[in-house]
Amino acid sequence: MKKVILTYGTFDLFHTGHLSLLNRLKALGDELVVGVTTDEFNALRGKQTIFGFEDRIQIVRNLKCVDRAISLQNGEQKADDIRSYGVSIFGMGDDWEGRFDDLRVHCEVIYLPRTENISSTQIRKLLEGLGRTYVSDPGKALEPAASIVGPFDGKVARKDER
Ligand code: C2G
Repeated sequence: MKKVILTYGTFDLFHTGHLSLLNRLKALGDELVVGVTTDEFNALRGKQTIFGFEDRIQIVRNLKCVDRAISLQNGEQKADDIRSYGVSIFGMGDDWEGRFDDLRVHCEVIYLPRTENISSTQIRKLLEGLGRTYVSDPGKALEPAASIVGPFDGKVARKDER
């Protein structure tokens, strides 16, 4: 019998942390179903995104590791999704540790380690820094950029140093 994995996420400003999680989940079974939060659901939980639902789900749907992309419209549909898609494993990053344990009555629930040093929030902050608000204060605009490039310090040679 094929093993189906299910996960949910916002997937705004899609990055390698998202990709790594989805690839690791897919490796645990045969088919990966990914639920992407709708804009209405995000509004209800006070989460703002840069990209709207259609853009976010398009990216997820077109990934090699994703077999099916569905919408996550509310917090109540999880048990139905597990049943409808015949899910064996429900998986999330470990920032959600314990938060989906109630689903253990329906299937196995796992939490995988998050990728460090990258997040949509961090990228959003960088974009905000480059926004109009900070045009008058370039020093301030560069603060979030400096925190993001920090880990690469010394690893990127300038053209004339190569
Ligand atoms: N993730 C990760 N490493 C990162 C960032 C995110 O492994 N550096 C994982 C998260 O743990 C999550 C998934 O990628 O499992 C999607 O992350 P988000 O897009 O931030 O989604 P989130 O808002 O956590 O949505 O009802 C549950 C929500 O839909 C979860």
